[in-house]
Amino acid sequence: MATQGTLLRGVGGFYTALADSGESYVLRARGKLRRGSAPLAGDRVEMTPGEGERHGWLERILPRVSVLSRPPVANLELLVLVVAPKPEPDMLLIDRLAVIARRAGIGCLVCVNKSDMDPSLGARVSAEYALSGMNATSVCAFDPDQLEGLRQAMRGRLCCMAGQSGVGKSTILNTLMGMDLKTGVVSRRTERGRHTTRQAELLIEGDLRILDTPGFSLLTLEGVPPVEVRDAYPEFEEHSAMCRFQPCMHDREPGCAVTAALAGTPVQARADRYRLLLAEAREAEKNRYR
Ligand SMILES: Nc1nc2c(ncn2[C@@H]2O[C@H](COP(=O)(O)OP(=O)(O)O)[C@@H](O)[C@H]2O)c(=O)[nH]1
Ligand SMILES: [Mg+2]
Ligand SMILES: [Zn+2]
Repeated sequence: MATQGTLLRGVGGFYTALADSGESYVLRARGKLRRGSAPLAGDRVEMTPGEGERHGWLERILPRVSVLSRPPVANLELLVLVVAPKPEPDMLLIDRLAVIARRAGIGCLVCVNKSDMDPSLGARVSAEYALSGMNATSVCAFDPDQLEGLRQAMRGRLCCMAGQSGVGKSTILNTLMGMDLKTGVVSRRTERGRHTTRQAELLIEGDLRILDTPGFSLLTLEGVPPVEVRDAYPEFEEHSAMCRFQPCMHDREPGCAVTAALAGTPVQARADRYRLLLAEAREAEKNRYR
């Protein structure tokens, strides 16, 4: 039987794969693979391990459950959207990422970090996202006990952390991974330090699989049809049948039941940002056909 495993990273045509047996191998892709979609971090693969110092071969990419092109990752199941009191929260970025993830079939949760600095932000964000279908959790990255809920949500799923620079993604990652260092995989952190080319890399410790990639802040709504932006908001569903115009984009249409129902509630902030994202998607669509 072919050896199966997960691609951790690819650099300069060489791929590092972790076989399900726990061994890691350096591989090159067979020529036939180069004609298809490029192998991505997170890909489940079949390989022929090399012997001794010789590299092995990446034979086949197994079917993917999700795929993103920017950042280039496969099989992502959960995107952890991190915000903090400092830097000033960019909730528009969080919502944009949530739209893209939802469309790609990737689950999301909001993690409000640095609870030690401002304990009230967590509650505010929870209220805003109450009807979003996303859970919100408040943590302090230095306290492993506070990360336990997050850890439970992440275990067994291929996860990635996204959010502004400085919100504490690396700190959370280190605390989470540190919990598992008992199992002895200590070398990984030093190894990471050497890779200054910041491209996607999959970190695995115990039942945590976390993809470390800086690429998420670059995501745009280019190529996302405006209707799909709208459909990424579960908070609209309950009221949309009552809108005067059908279908309604819940933008500035008169008689929009969604706008009326959400006005003055904690969810209004998310609806307001939705209109900005809708404008972004419409603008991208216009530029596309010019
Ligand atoms: N007070 C406080 N500072 C934190 C917390 N988490 C991270 N930081 C600090 O925030 C800064 C940025 O963290 P980092 O993990 O590098 O953020 P990243 O850019 O998202 O990876 C660092 O100085 C961390 O020590 C936290 O929960 N509380
Ligand atoms: Mg970082
Ligand atoms: Zn409407």
